[in-house]
Amino acid sequence: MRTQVAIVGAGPAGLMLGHLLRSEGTDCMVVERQSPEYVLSRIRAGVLEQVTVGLMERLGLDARLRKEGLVEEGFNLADGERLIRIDVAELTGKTVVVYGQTEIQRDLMEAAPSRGLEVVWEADEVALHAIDSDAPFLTYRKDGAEHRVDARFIVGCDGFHGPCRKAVPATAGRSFERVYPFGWLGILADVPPCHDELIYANHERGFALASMRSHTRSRYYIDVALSERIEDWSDDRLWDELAVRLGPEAGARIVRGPALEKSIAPLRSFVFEPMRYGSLLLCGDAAHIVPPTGAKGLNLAASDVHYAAEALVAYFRRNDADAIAGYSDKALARVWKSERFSWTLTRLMHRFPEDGPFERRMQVAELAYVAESRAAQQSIAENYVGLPV
Ligand code: RFL
Ligand code: PHB
Repeated sequence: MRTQVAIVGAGPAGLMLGHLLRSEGTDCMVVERQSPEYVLSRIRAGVLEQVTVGLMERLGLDARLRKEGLVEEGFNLADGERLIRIDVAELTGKTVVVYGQTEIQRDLMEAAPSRGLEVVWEADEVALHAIDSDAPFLTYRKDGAEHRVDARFIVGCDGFHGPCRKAVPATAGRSFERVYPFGWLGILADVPPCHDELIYANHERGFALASMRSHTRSRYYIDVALSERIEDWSDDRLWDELAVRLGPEAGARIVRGPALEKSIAPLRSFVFEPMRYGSLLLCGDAAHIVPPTGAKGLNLAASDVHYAAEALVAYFRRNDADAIAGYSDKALARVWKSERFSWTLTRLMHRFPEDGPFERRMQVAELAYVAESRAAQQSIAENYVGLPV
């Protein structure tokens, strides 16, 4: 088979890109290793910046998001008993929307057939070939048969563990990485949230986050050592820990319920440069990872896709090779600012095992400064709602 753009991975990055290209009349198709059911069972991001909402709007796929998404005008940083409210709407004139990644994924998947976006699910052994030429191609196995897709470009939207980034020769790329000494243990439950806005808490027992998916579905996280095992965290133990870490007021308002999902995700900061090699472009988690503290991962995938679609459409419409050449620098400029913000907020809100009394005093001073300074709050707010694309 032949297409203009072959996309690897049908997560949010791959499907958003596929829809954008189709809407601009560019031929493309998507190959995905997992089944649709598996992809829809992954519980991940919850907070959408305007760039992500705007992209869904451009695609005409924002109806459910507008109806069911919760518009958030602010969020809170808790330090012990103190709650510092960041009034995002007042400080930036913008808001974020709470709408689960699973729902975005569903909206993108359901619209694919009617928009002529072909997705090959359960494609095994996806491999990239000739990416340093103008005629790259993919091979994969499905139902026991080998398939080949010839394209002008391949876009790697295959997440952190996928094959695309690994196809770039070691001498042509460079990785930057910070692995954190803890992970986030998350619980999803059909109970009303303890607060109408998100709370990120720095408690002496560790980090906690109170988030939500709707007025009746809550999402909470605590940080745990990487040696912790999920089997050792009964629902009761986790609810008890959340009630302590979120502070007396929010803790007292927690409504407990059985876990619909419970898992531990390791935290990592990672950037791969450049985000293009020859005829291969990388988007989303395939090129970079942020710790979830800033709620940036999915939103960065959306901004990458925005830049990649712009470059690919310029190439096919006007034969503009400069647009392709400029993709990596454009995307990385925004990526690194989100890396900085995610790292800073992670540093501020977590107790690192290597920290001593000095580092803790730095956190106390920083949080006191944020509580008192409009400038500090504005800086956090403008990063949280998302920097312009
Ligand atoms: P994905 O979603 O990982 O999708 C990649 C797709 O590629 C497929 N794939 C392959 N396909 C074919 N062949 C292969 N060999 C393949 N290998 C992999 C995979 O099956 C998959 O379908 O990457 P994408 O599209 O770049 O999207 C990135 C986001 O998923 C990610 O950044 C966010 O979930 C991060 N994140 C958050 N981001 C936010 O913006 N706001 C948040 O509030 C937020 N919270 C979170 C998060 C991530 C979390 N976890 C579990 C890591 C909270 C958590 C707990
Ligand atoms: C979530 O609701 O899953 C969520 C919200 C905010 C974050 C990370 C995750 O920073």
